[in-house]
Amino acid sequence: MIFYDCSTAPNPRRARMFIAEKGLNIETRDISMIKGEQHSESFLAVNPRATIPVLITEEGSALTENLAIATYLEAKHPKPPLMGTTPDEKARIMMWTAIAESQGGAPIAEAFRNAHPAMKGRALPGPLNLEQIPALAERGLKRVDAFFTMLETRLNESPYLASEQFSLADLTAFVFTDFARVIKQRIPEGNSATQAWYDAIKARPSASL
Ligand SMILES: N[C@@H](CCC(=O)N[C@@H](CS)C(=O)NCC(=O)O)C(=O)O
Repeated sequence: MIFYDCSTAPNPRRARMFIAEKGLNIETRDISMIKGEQHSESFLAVNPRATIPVLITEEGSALTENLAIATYLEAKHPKPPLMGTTPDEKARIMMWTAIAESQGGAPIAEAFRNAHPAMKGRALPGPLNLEQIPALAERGLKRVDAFFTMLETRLNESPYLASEQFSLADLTAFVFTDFARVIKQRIPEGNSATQAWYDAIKARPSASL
């Protein structure tokens, strides 16, 4: 297998953490987004949609989405389980992973990519060069606030997002919570359930990679 990673971006970090949690050692190639290597001819031959991460499977497929990478690795290496073992738990983990992506990752990206000078003309990932829309950055910030409130409510009910166990859903929400620093957002003071959850995940060896 070959793993295409990028040390500065959140979505590759999700896959990197998942691989580490599984205890796998996969040949890794770093794609520098700072140098624009995702648009190089050689990388576009791997992923024409110009996004990272990518996992080339043992069978030769190029998986270009975290959900696909996690599904594949979980099926090949079920232990430790990160995507649940019972039908109910598997479904809850997918639900909370989708919530973390759509209500956490998406608004953070919206706020970052529509405001940061480094993202001028690059308001969305992928091959299209799109201009920033400042109103989307503002809206993104409001949605990030709502994300932190939602996390705190949920983590007051449960130690981890989907169940009693750490899972793909926590890993996903953790990476996006951490990445919120690029829009100068942090876990709000007083959100103690979220802070305890965050600190517990940060202490895992996979979080330091
Ligand atoms: N839905 C994809 C998202 C992949 C993605 O958007 N990756 C970003 C880095 S976090 C990227 O490749 N950006 C390239 C760019 O901004 O040009 C996944 O789950 O992996």
